Amino acid sequence: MRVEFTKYQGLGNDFILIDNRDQDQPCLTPEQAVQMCDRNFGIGGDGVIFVLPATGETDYTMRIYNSDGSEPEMCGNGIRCLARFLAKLEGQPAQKAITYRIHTLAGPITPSLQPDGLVQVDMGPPYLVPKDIPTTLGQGTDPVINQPLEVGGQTWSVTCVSMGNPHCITFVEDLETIDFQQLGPQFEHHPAFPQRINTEFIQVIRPDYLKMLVWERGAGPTLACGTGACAVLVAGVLTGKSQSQATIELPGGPLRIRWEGEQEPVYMTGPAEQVFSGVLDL
Ligand code: ZDP
Repeated sequence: MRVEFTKYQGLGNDFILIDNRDQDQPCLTPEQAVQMCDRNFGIGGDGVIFVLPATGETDYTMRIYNSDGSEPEMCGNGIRCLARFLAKLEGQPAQKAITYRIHTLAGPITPSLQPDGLVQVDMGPPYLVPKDIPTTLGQGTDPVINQPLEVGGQTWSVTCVSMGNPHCITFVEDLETIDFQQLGPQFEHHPAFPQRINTEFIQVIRPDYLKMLVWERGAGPTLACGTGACAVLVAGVLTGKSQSQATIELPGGPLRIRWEGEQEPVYMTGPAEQVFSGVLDL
């Protein structure tokens, strides 16, 4: 089988994009995606993203496999890449402002290409009810804010937010002191998170500037995580540590995030770039 693909990256979070507009199901199996994502035996990527035909009132559908073959509901950096990929597939002129409505497993998400080349995404509102995240932490329908969680022999104060996919956010004094490689997998597989979890450690530099390290569910340490940066800003507002608009600095670069609270959507603005395209014989 010949598979045409295009590689994109958003702040170094890299994806293999596949034009799957002629079929309702992804043309690859999760196992094939794992092989493609392998950085030594494949193309290399943090995930494989498929552009499928519209569902309901949307323009297109996005599906994604993580590099371990699991399927997340949403992908923030990935949907910026997908918007750029769509503009290319449709032959749209560069710098044209275009908004797409994309169906995802986390509901409709709306990326807009800006004339400056960045992509702004209406990520929808966050989910804060513990059973929707899902987590066993907290009580009833109250959001999980600054709750104690035992990991690696230490008690952490964690805040949980879903952007369609689950995130656990921990604010720390100094990111340098965090044994990330050890702690990441222990958070990811902690029994408090039945669907596993994406884990973010945050150092507040200023209320409008936060530094973030992320251990992604199904992908491990990545250079950036868009849904993660959105979840972090929401957690920052809920805990009083950040303003409603802030820059989140990730290892791969900065994202601008804004959330006005309650039922309001989270807005994320950042880059997405094509790296190369090719054909794979499977
Ligand atoms: O929820 C998960 O399993 C994540 N690994 C999905 C990918 C998230 C991503 N890094 C993002 O930018 O939101 C693509």
